[in-house]
Formats: sequence, structure tokens, C-alpha cells
Amino acid sequence: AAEKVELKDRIRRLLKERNAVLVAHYYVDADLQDLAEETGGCVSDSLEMARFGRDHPAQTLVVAGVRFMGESAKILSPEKTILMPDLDATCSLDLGCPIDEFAAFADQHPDRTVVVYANTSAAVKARADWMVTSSIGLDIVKHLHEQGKKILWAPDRHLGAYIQKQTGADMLLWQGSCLVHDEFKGVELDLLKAEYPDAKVLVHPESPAGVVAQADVVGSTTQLINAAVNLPATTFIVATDNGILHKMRQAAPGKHFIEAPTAGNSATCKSCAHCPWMAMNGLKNLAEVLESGANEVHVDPEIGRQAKRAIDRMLDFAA
Ligand code: CIZ
Ligand code: SF4
Repeated sequence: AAEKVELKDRIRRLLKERNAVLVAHYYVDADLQDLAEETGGCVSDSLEMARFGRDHPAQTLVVAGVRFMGESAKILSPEKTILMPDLDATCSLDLGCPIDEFAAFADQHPDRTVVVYANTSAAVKARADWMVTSSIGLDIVKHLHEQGKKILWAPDRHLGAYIQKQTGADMLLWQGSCLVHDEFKGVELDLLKAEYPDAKVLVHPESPAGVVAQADVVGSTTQLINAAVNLPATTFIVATDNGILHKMRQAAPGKHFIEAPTAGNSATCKSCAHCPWMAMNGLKNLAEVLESGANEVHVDPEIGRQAKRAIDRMLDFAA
């Protein structure tokens, strides 16, 4: 505990000295989320992290999250220094969609508009027409479908299938998945709901169809937090990374949040629903990179410029 206090003090001091700001994802350790908030940084989803970093005057951004989030920050702010506590913090969606295979797939389908999820490398974004996040993917695909466009979607197959079902769009799906959300189980969720008949079920659309089908609200991390605050219920079953429960409990004090069951050992599982790469961010390595300036994120400038077009399309659509 004393070590924790000392590390936090050191991080606060180093952020000031370096004129750096900390941006943290909802899925990282609660200590990092709290530090980001109290030092004037932000805690949010991947899109808002990149946007906040772009608009903040600090010259150095420290991204507590996973690799693609650091890259997105660099793509939107090429002139800034982006540091990460651990550059090996990646994502199964990013890993499962290597640029060579993806480019070959896209080349085979030149008649399709290429739409990729934020959880991809800079190189994959650079090969795409559009980048989307889970909060706006549905609206953008709907818009493209109405224009008569056929879509090539990558990499999350569950999110792709959900959007396909909602919009009726012609979508060819890359077969990637998130190792965290893929573990949520529909049958066990059904049993848990029977135990808590008044609970509302909040589901991130990276989850399998059998879990999404039982949701009261399907949405991005930010949308699920808003639902926890606004829905008139006191108990919620939450199917997304359990790092988000910290924010939900802060935002909706007095409400009761239960992790949705995973393959691990259903309702008694305390840490199954947590991303191992998000967990690589800690107070210790954060303090170390602030001290040394190591772990800088680099994106090839030409790839960054092309990837930015796909991101800007989405931002313009949202505006
Ligand atoms: O699952 C993830 O990594 C999410 C939800 C990222 C994001 O967009 O914030
Ligand atoms: Fe990737 Fe899933 Fe981890 Fe998010 S929670 S970073 S989608 S592996």
C-alpha cells in the first residue's frame, strides 16, 4: 500500500515535469483510471482517448490501454510523443488480422467497401475505406447499405454479424474475435438471469450472438455506462471486460453490478472477463516510462496519413 502511494506521487510529479497527460481505457486497472481522472487526463473508450489526446495541449500523451490505441493516438497527433507502459500490450482482434492476409482478402473483393473496426493495426486502417468503433459502426454500415454498397468487414465476426442482422447489409466478414468477449456464454447467462429476474443485461457487441440476443442494451463501453446510469433498475448483469465495473460503480452508486458468466466457471469467476493485455498496464511500468521516455509508439508517416483518412471519415460522419 505504501509502495502504491509512492508510485502514484511519482507519476503525478512526472506527468507535470514532462508536460504529459494520461489517457486510460475503461478496461485498465482502477488505480490508473483514477490517476488519469484526477490529473486532468481522461478515462474513456478508444475513440474518445484518441480525440481527447488530439485536442489536449500536452506534447506527450501516455496511453494506458493496448497497442492499437497508442497507434490511433499517434495517427491523430503525429506531432506528439506517444508513450505506453508496455508496447507488447496488444489485442486478439489486431493479432488475428495481419496486414498481408487482410490486404490480399480486400484485393480479392474490389467491389466491396472496406470497413474496419478500431481494434486493428495502423496498416489495416490504411487499407480501409472507413474505420468505425462499436458505438457508430451500425449507423455507418446502415448509411453505406442505403447507398447500395456491399461491405467487407473486419476483424470482429460477432460485431460484424450483429451489424449485419440489424441493417440487412451485404457484409463479407473476416473471422476474428476478442478473446475476452468470445468467452461469454449464452446458456449460463440465461441461468443467471433466472436468479436475478429484475436485472438488466448490458452487452458489448463483441460477444457471441447467444449473449447479444439476451441483452436489454447492446452497445459500446460508453453506451453501456450510460445505460447503467439511466436505466431504472438496481441490478445489472454486464457482459464486457470487468475493468468497466469501476466506472459503472462510480457513475451509478448504490446500483449492483454482476459479471456475466464466462466459460471459466460461470458466476463464481472473479477474473475471467479481463483482458490480459489491458492488465499489462500498471503503476510501476507507467512510472518507469514517464521517467525514461522509453516505449514510444511509432507509426510510419505515410501509413499514418492513409489510416487517418479512414478515421476522419468516421469523425466527419459523427459530426
Ligand atoms: O473491447 C475493446 O477493446 C473496446 C471496447 C475498445 C474500445 O473501443 O473502447
Ligand atoms: Fe482486444 Fe478484447 Fe482486449 Fe479489447 S478486450 S483489447 S478487443 S482482446
